[in-house]
Amino acid sequence: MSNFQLPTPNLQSLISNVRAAQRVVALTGAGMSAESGIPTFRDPQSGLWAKYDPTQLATVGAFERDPKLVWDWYEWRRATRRDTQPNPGHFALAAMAKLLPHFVVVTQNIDGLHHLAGSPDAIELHGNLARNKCSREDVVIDRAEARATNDGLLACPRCGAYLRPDVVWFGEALPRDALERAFAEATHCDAFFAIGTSGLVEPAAALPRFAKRAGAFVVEINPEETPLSASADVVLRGKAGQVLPALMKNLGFQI
Ligand code: BJW
Repeated sequence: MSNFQLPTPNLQSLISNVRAAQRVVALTGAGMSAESGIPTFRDPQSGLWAKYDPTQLATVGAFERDPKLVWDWYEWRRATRRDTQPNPGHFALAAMAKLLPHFVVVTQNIDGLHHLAGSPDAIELHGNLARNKCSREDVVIDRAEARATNDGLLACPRCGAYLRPDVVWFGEALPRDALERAFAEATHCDAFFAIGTSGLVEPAAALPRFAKRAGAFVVEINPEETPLSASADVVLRGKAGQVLPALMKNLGFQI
């Protein structure tokens, strides 16, 4: 169990707002999985974008220019992900879903760790690293059904186009159903948590703003300041894997 002490100012207001809430949303970003050993994107030292150029790896143009480079980078990230496990923060959110009347996780993460921790209904805004899809037809294709190509890639068994990871790259639309559900949840919730996200990538970054405008009590959990910090009702400066179990304890919940 975490020894993290929640700050006393605003603690009572935080506890009473979460306890009274009928509908709660938790938006998570890369910081949620940092303590599981998965790098964030924008940390100046260890972030993926500090080492790799997103324009060469996370756009349709990059895949069209050099599909092998992009595919191999995602294969490497899949291997990294396989060595990781959910952390106490993921488990705390899974527990909250059982203890609160209506609790939804909306994640920008593609690592599937919420699912593994016991949040099977987490809304995935940016896809899932475990899946592939046809780069032409946009349909999910099981790896076992794919055709191997001479250049070390996989191809669609229906049309022969390369398979690509089923994730959302810059300039691509988010899955419509996930996006609509996320905005509906954000505009109808009573409390909204933004956890481990820099709040820089749209449209996910708009969710806390929508929630706030609709009257929700907004809580940020992040060791660093973000553009959301100034407008949040409570900011908990700490790591998700420590703050969330401490929050559960303060709410009187066992995990
Ligand atoms: C901790 C911690 C610990 C550390 N505990 N916390 C409006 C204005 C400007 C630009 C745009 C706009 N609308 C759209 C755009 C363009 C673009 C965008 O937002 N660009 C900005 C960067 C300027 N958005 C898009 O292109 C999106 N598409 C779109 O809008 O399409 C429109 C369209 C409509 C119709 C037809 C066609 C198009 C798509 C965005 C896709 C983002 N994709 C990525 C890659 C996914 C695949 C992969 O993983 O490779 O998603 S980019 C990357 O950023 C990834 C993340 O999900 C996303 C968000 O990052 P996140 O999670 O916030 O991570 P970090 O690293 O930024 O922050 C981590 C945080 O954790 C930090 O704050 C730390 O302090 C904290 N932390 N340890 C808690 N232990």
